Amino acid sequence: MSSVGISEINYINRRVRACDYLSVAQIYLRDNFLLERPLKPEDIKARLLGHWGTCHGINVAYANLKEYFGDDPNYTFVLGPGHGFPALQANLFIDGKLNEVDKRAALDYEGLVYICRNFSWPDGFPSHASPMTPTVITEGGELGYALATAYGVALGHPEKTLAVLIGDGELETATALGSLNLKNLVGGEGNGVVLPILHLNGYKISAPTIYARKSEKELNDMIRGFGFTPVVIDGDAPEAFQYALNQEVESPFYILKTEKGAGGPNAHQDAHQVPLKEPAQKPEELQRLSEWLHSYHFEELFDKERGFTI
Ligand SMILES: Cc1ncc(C[n+]2csc(CCOP(=O)(O)OP(=O)(O)O)c2C)c(N)n1
Repeated sequence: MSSVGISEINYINRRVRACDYLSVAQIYLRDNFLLERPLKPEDIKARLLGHWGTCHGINVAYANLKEYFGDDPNYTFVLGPGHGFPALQANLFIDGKLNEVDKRAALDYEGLVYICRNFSWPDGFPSHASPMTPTVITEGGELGYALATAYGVALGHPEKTLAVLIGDGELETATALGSLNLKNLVGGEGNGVVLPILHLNGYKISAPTIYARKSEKELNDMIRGFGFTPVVIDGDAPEAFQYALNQEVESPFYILKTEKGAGGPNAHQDAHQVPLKEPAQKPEELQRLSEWLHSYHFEELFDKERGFTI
């Protein structure tokens, strides 16, 4: 049983929907951000850059951890796959963190236009997390360093808790895998808590990951071998995530199983970057993009006059 109520569950679901919509809007749109008229080719950015496939899982993890830890100043979310930046940016925008460092990212319609139009845009935001991202402590363009960075922050800081989302492709890097051993150095008294979360979405770019090829038992045994207790979160339901976070186990290592590209037009190996590649040129793709964007019913979550109504 989850210890959160129906209103918290609804909030998490609505927040994930809003962040999923904003992730897609950042990648694709240069205009018509609230779909106030039918989508046209000129609404689409000329050069499509970004990574959709990992975004839904990031939004799920971010929202659930935020619900659990609230605004605890000693809690930090660390994102390994920095390429899932549209999702991180959406969350930092909704939390007002982006606005703290950039007045143009206000929590209103103008702010929404600003973050969407300027994602992957000349002189705007890069397609990956970068030093200009508020709260950033690892850039993520080169996979592998998130866990070691988190243990470094936890060292000598018992008040801190860091939840680290690690891609299953990322955990194939020698750096990330080797960093699991840091628990033996930094896992004890006098140091903060590091909560690794493996984002098992099954694919790295277009190929299956090694961990997706392992049986659940084989993967769990590997994790136990590093001294952690595996806790599986199967799917994106907040109830499952909150239940996992509320379990009292020694040194948890969460395994978040999502479908890569979930909610988008094509899942798995074709979802890593930009799933629909030429919507401005191909009417059939424009139609699918329109359906995809409309599927989030963003009009229920954001109002031009009142802002977010999550
Ligand atoms: C050290 C390193 N090797 C290779 C890459 C190229 N690369 C970018 S994304 C990616 C796949 C990442 O897969 P995963 O960590 O599972 O992330 P997700 O599937 O959630 O996008 C790879 C191999 C990189 N960025 N850094």
